[in-house]
Formats: sequence, structure tokens, C-alpha cells
Amino acid sequence: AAKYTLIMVRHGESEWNQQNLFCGWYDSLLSEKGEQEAKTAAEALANSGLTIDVAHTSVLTRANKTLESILQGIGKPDLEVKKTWRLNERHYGGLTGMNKSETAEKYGEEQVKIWRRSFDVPPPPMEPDHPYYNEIVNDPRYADGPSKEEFPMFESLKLTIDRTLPYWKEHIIPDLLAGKTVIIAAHGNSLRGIVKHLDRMSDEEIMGLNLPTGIPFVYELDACMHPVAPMRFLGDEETVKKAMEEVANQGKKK
Ligand code: DG2
Repeated sequence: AAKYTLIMVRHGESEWNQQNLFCGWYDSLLSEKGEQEAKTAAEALANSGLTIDVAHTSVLTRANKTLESILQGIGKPDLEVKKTWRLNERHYGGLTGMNKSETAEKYGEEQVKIWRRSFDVPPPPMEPDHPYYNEIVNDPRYADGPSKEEFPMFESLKLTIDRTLPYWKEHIIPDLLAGKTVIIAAHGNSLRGIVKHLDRMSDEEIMGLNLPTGIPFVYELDACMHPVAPMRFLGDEETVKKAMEEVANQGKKK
């Protein structure tokens, strides 16, 4: 029987999502459409009958702003928010800042699909001469972690999961066990990692999952933290399906 409730939401469209650029740890802001999506997500949550007791998010502005807008919209602007780099988007390495469909034209759609969706093939590393290297590595928001050894220069989905799950176990599960309804506002791939874990999906199955921006989805979990039903989106089925296809198509040639 359902015992715990977990809500997850990928941030609204970012400026780099809009321009179809690999983003990863670059701190792109929400686009105007993304801000609107965050408001719509808040309305959906307000109308869902769910109450939110605690919120977890990454240290990237697009997820933080989406969460802020949601908490504002549900009338809980002062709710406790826990931020961690462990919920950051997967680090896209040397691909950061490259256009996804131009990359498909240059390297082929198959290669881009492998980079975007394979379980353990990492993107090329971000080298010190990469245009966004200094901005990311020296960002003061990382002063308290990750450590120098942990700081990624690239991440596959597998590596992303490896650094996200310790936080899931140490910080999110205890909140759920305390009977709190938890919201996680994060990113396409950090959330795919949690979904893979919860639904015990195979490395192949997870390749097919594309999470849309700004549409919250809910899991009801049993006493063992196993979902009692598939994830439920707070949005109509057609809209969700279309949004998922659009995400998948971002890696196609123009
Ligand atoms: C996107 C996901 O991350 O990209 O890093 O470009 O969720 O922060 O917008 P998000 C990025 P894909 O893996 O879907 O290409």
C-alpha cells in the first residue's frame, strides 16, 4: 500500500534548452517560457491536493528558480529548501555549450544519442581550455563541495547516479520516512537517475525515458520505497507525450 509521496519536477525551459545547447553544469537561466512553465507547474501542484513538506534541489539557478516559483504558487514561499550539487545536472564535459543538432550534423545522430542517452558512455572531458571551464570550476557555489577529487570534468548517467544516490539515501529517504511529502526540483538527467533507481529499470530501459521541462510527476511509494504505481504526471497525457518527444528530437539533425 502507498505510504510515502514523492514529487519530482525538471526545471522549466532554460535559455540554453531554448537554444538547444548542451548545458550540464553551466548555470543557464530560465527562459520566459521556462518561467511560465514553472508557474503552470505550481498551479498543477496547487490543484493536485498534494501538500509539500520539504524541498530538495540542485545548486543551479534554473532548478532553484523553478522551485521558488512553485513554492510561491502553492503559498509556501518560506518552506525549507535543501540545496546540493549532488542533484545537479549531469556534467556534459566537452559538449557543454555545443548545439545538439549541429553536433548531430557533425558526429551523426547515433553518436549524439549515445552521448545523451547511453547509460555509461561518457561525453568527452571538459579540458582547461574549454570556454566554460573556469566559470564552472571556480564558481564559489562549489566552495563546500564537490571536493577537488570529486569535481567532475564529464559524467555519464552512471557517474551521475553514483553521486546522486548517496544524497538520496542520506537526505531524501529520511525525509520520506518521517512522513513528509518531498519535492525534488532538478534536471533531466539527475532525475532520470533517481527514476531508474526507483523503478529498477535496466540500463537499456532508461535510454528511452525523456523527461519534459516543468511538468511535475508523482510517485506513491510503499514501506520499502518501491513505487506502487507508475509515475503520474500532473499534466494531460497528450501534452506530456508531445513534450517528451520534443526532448528526444533535440538530438536530431535540423
Ligand atoms: C539538459 C539535458 O539538462 O540535456 O544538460 O543540456 O535538464 O538541466 O536542461 P537540463 C542539458 P539532454 O540530456 O536531454 O540532452
